Amino acid sequence: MKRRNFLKKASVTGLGLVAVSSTLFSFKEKTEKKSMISPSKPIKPLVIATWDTPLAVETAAKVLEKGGSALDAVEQGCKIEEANDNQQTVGKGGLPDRDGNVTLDACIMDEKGNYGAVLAVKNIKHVTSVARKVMEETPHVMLVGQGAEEFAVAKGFERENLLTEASKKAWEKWKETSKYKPIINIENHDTIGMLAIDNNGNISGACTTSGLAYKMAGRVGDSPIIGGGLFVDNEIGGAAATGLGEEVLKTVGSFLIVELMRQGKSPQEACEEAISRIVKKPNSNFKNFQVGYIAVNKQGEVGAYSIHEWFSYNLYKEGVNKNIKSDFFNKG
Ligand code: SD4
Repeated sequence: MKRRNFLKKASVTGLGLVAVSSTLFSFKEKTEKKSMISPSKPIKPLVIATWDTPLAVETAAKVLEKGGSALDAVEQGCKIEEANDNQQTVGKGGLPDRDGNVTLDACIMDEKGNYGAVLAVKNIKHVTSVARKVMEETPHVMLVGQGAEEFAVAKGFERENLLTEASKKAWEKWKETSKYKPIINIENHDTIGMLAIDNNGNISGACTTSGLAYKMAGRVGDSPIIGGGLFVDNEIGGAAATGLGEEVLKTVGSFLIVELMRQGKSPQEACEEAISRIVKKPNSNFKNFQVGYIAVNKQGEVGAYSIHEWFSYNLYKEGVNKNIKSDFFNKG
């Protein structure tokens, strides 16, 4: 609306003026509230990632320290874990589904609110990069299964066998009983969700996983789903999840955390609230599964919280990359 028309409309009735002044008032209120939670200079660059992932975080930090974008940083960081075949929860070497197929899920979000994801992909290890190609080079946001694999190959990704000897052995052992049971913390290393803030203050995130070990064929968890395993809003911050994806999805965990931060909660308070939505459900059997969250806000304040002990995250800020144990809900 042109300014002249706007003024004309607003002055037709007293009501118009009341509406205008209350909008101005609430805007002022909001900005004051924001500055109360962020008095200091924003911390940047910064990287935070789920679990004990020092090399992935260092790789992302190097991209940022050279002036690279948060988007490049999270992609390069996640690739480290995807290529690590000793790591049985992400990329090559991931534990297979109950039929022995390794299927990978990943997503990525940039500072403009763009999103791309691939779900249940076989034979391609760098699924975060494929998700980025979906985001940047297709009119879609998600590709699944065979279509995602063929898209990746068309974009120059190589097909390879993702099932390592170690993961095959573990699957064969599992088949002796074939009991499906979510494992609480896998060797302190699991799905990687990563958030970064670059020197321009822009935030991006990515999340990559082989999903739950011995899942049903076709099962997809939270990790590649926007608002579940990952959410980024460049005005507010970002969040990422690990653990039992079904529970994260039912509470839209990462989106919830970002929205709670928008309402003025710190990243820590927001992560705690998101965990409490899961554990306080009627008949929640949270004693039997793990969920962990990480979050960062625009000022570079971070938070993390999980249901059970032993969730940790790596944080790079002010030149230091550290693994930090998360606080948790179930203290006995
Ligand atoms: C999933 N959230 O597929 C992933 C798996 C995971 O710790 O993070 N495990 O549900």
